[in-house]
Amino acid sequence: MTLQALIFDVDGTLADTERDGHRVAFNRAFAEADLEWEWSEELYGELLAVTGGKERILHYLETYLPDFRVDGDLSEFIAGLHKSKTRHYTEMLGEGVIPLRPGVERLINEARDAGLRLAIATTTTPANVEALLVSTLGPESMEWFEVIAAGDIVPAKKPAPDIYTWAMEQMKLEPADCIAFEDSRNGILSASGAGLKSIISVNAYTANDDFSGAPIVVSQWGEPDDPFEVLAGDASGKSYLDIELVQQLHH
Ligand code: XBP
Ligand code: MG
Repeated sequence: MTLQALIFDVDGTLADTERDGHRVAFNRAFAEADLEWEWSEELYGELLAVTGGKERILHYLETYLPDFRVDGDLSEFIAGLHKSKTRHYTEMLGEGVIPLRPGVERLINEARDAGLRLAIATTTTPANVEALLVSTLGPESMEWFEVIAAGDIVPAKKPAPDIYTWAMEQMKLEPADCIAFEDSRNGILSASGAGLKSIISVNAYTANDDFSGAPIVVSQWGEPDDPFEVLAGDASGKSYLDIELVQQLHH
C-alpha cells in the first residue's frame, strides 16, 4: 500500500502551544471574567488529560471547585469563557508568540513536493488552527490542507477516533492510505482507534505518556543541523524525519 496522505495533530505536534499559548489564554479569559482562577504550568499538565477547552474547564470545576455555581446555565457560562479564551489565544498567535516545532515546515514542504495529500485532525477550535497556520506558514498554507477537521465538528473529542475517521471520510481514503502525526496519549489512542499508525514527537507534557504501538517516538522531527533523539522504534540510521523515513514507517 502506497502512502497517500499525512494527517497532522496541531497542539503539541505542529507547535508547542499548550504551556505558553492555550494555558496563558485560559488565564487571561479567567482574569477578564473577574475569576480568581490561575492555571499553573503543573496544574495544566493534569488538566490536559481532558481534551477540548470547554470540556477542560468543566473538568476543572468538577474536580477542583465542586461548590462553584453560576446564575443561569453552566454550559453557556463555560462557552462564553471559552470564546474569550479563543480571542486571547488567536491574538497571541497573531503576535507571533508561538513558532512551529523544528522540522515541521520542512516536512510539510517535502510532502507537498512529493504530491502527498495533507489534512489536519485536532481537538482545538478551527480559528486556532487558522491563526497558527497563517502566523507561521502564511495565509496560503490554509489551501495546502484539503481537510481541516477541528473542534466541535465531531461531538466526541480525542481519545475518541471520530475526528480522524471524519477526516478520512472527507478525503475518501482508508486508514492504510494515511499516517498520523501526534504528540500525546490521547492523540495516539484517537488515531489508532481510527486504524491509523502514528509517528510521535513528544513534548514536555507528554514525554512520559504511553506510546505503545507507535512505529517511532522521537524528541522532535528534527533538521539536518538539529537531530532528533529516538526514544522508541527504528529511525533507519536517520537523524531527522524526512518523507523517505515517513514512507518506511508507514509500511
Ligand atoms: C488539543 C486540546 C485542545 C487545546 C485547547 O489536543 O486538547 O483542547 O488544549 O483548544 P490535541 P480549545 O492536540 O490532542 O488535539 O480550547 O480550542 O478546545
Ligand atoms: Mg496534540
